[in-house]
Amino acid sequence: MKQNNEFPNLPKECTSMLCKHLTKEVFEVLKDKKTANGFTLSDAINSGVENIDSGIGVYAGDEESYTLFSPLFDPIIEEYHGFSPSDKHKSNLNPDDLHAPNPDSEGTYIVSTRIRVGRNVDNMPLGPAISKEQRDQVEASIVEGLKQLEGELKGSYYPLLGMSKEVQEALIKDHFLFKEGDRFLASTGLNRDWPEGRGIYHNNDKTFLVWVNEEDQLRIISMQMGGDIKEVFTRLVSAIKSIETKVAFSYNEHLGYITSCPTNLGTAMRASVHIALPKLSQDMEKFKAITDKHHLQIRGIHGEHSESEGGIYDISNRRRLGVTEVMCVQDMYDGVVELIEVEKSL
Ligand code: ADP
Ligand code: CIR
Repeated sequence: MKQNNEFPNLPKECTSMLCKHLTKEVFEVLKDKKTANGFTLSDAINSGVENIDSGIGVYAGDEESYTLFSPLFDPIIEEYHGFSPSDKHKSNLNPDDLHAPNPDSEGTYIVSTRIRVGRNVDNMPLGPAISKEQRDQVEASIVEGLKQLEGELKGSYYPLLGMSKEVQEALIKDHFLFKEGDRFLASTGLNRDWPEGRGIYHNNDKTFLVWVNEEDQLRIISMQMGGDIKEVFTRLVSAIKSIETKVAFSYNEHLGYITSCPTNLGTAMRASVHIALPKLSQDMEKFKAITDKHHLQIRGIHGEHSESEGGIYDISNRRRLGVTEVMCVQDMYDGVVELIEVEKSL
């Protein structure tokens, strides 16, 4: 692991949360600290130092990183989620509490719906600080648990090692598999030993998928074509509940589910639609005003750091900590209803 005693070179034009919150004072207080897994401040900030165009720029190597480096992480968590150090996380996975009748039953606007949660295995370092042996062990224990799933969740595990380039590229293009070579993840050590220990599990219809050892050790995903958001949420909840009887997840009362990126803490949930908004997207200011009002994020068609194609955007909840899972999906749903109304009126 790295240890750099010099304040990093962060250019003035850098707008990431790292550049905003890593003051010289914070750096001095934290620069010699190391977690039990050997994770240092230099490790936590390396992605944002090497990638000046980061939005956030920091990652945690383990649960302890969030307390040991709290003078840096707390203000970032507060700014991203609106969650203060004295707040407690909340959970509600009851689909009956979600009000989400299909806002586009004719399929004019919503192409597809996807909801994912991130999870990490209890008592293991997170991906940025994990060893190869530990990562392989995590993969084996997750796959063992997944093998026992039944009914709609029954499927197979496909390791990345040995997968043909054609199959891999088709899975990525069709939005099922994580991409390879992400520079933000590479800089925080998340791509070490690639492709070993990584893979994807999915059912026959690819409506239920699990990514293994990408940014988090598990990304549990429910997705399908169209806008039946409640059906997607209900399937995800059933998957989470089944998997947690087989694999123990890293969780604490303050931060909820522990994830390697602070933006994913809490519910670790991102609920999104791919939605065609060809008219509204001509007026980005108006579009952003609606997404900001509903705490939503706009991404491109191939996920984070990608561009839109053909007026289709990925719209998802931005807050994940201090709000329940139902609220995450409700934010997305309410925003999507308004986006469709405005698109229709143009
Ligand atoms: P994550 O969702 O795990 O934060 P990304 O933003 O990289 O990561 O998205 C992962 C993949 O999921 C990308 O291929 C993206 O296009 C796809 N995706 C996201 N939302 C949807 C959706 N509603 N329908 C279909 N694919 C989606
Ligand atoms: C960045 O800082 O841009 C990357 N490390 C990704 C941050 C996660 N993005 C997000 O908004 N959820």
